[in-house]
Amino acid sequence: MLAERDRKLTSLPRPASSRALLWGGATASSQYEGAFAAGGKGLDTQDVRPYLPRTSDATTATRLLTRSAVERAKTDTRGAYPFRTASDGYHHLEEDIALLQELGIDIYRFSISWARLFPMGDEPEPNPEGLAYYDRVFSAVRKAGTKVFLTLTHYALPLHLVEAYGGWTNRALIDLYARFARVVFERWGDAIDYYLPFNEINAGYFSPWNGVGLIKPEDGEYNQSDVFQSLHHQFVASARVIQMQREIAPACQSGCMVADFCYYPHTCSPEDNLKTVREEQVNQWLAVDVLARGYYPGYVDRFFAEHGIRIELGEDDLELLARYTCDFASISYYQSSVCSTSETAEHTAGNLVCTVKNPYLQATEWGWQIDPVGLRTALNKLYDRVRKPIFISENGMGARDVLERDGGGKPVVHDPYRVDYLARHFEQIDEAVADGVDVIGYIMWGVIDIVSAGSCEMEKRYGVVYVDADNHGNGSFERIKKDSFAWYRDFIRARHEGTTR
Ligand code: BGP
Repeated sequence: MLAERDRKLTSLPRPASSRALLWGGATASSQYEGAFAAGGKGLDTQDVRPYLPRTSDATTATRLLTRSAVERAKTDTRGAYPFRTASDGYHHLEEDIALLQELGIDIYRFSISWARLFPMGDEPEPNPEGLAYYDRVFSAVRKAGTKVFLTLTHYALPLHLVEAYGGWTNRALIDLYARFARVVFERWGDAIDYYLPFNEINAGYFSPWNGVGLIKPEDGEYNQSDVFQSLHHQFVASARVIQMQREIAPACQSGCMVADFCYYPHTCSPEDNLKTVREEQVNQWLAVDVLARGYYPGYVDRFFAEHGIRIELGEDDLELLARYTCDFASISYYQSSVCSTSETAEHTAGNLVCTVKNPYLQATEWGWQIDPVGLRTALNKLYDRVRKPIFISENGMGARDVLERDGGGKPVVHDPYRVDYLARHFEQIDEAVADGVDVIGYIMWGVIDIVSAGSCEMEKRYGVVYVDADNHGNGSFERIKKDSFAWYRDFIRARHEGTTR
């Protein structure tokens, strides 16, 4: 017989963690569509990023562009610009949606190319060819019976808004973005189930070119006030879009999204732990606190003061942020990270930021430390913080998959490492749900091979569908189902049938 106190505990309202999770897959316009100049599309920040063979600073050079790099790209006819062809999704639309339908996903995450709808970003009216293309996309996804998780904009700002306005440092972008979002919700709002105003909005801090459209100064360092002013404008734009969406398409669920780094302290020293708390606050929680809780937390004041950062607030900004917080929170999760006060700790790469090596973990070829338990930890910590439903909007394993021929000459891709990665992460999602975390669903990043955002490589593959293209845009762009396709398809089917695996 439960004691009175225990009985009370068990009668507490439980989050909807018993909901059936949605299982999905994701692409992003600039990393998937290609056709960078077709259908009236304008140049965007991703079209001018070159592929550079991986050396220590190659990723930086192709992730943070200087003005000279942009100018060079605009006239360069010899270099490789992977985002210009990407997976050629623009010309494989119906074929790819049919593959996703065969895969059996519940929900498809994709983004809209701002420069396809507004080639310069500031036209009064949208580009009719861009509207027609996304009419086809929404129609094909709806016909497949797949839900839509839309990323309004995913690292692809019209280049004109960088060159003529200075990117997101310019407050005018809030209205231009609202104009773009209004077209989306008025035309396709009833077809959108979940959406994000911005992909990984904290990326603007680590990758100002991708995140907030800031040109890297030739002398090397970004002005941090420009970076956080830009982020503030995106926070306000996010709240403005949620306000508008609730008037135009009230059934849509609005979200915020951060890259989740899942920080561990390098040692149990108080200093390593304090550094971990403070890095996590600014690198990860700041955007969550503003967008999901509706206010700038106290730690920002000290961080801004210590770094000489000053931002201008509009008269109604804080009230808008407080009133229009998102319905759910979401994360990209690839690996966990280690925080250390040691100056000599060995580092490795990760999504957006480098991190101290963790001796307990294996890493991918790109150095990202594989940590399924970290996903459970990340979900618990985020849910404890926001107490809102959580979407895992990106997760997956980037690998150099090899296209082979089987005995009968049929193209095959054996990717047991990806099956292992997925299976172990799915186990931890179940653990997080059992912990009481209200998880809405899981979306596999790059479900069809796409160009990597960090290093501009087609050959860093995430998909369960292989795309025959290389880092230079060469290839047949034929789609080939990898071994992991059948595994994920059967996993989803078993979940739908309620037979856990
Ligand atoms: C996230 C982006 C995705 C995707 C992912 C994997 O930051 O939201 O677009 O690119 O990282 O990173 P990468 O492509 O560098 O392997």
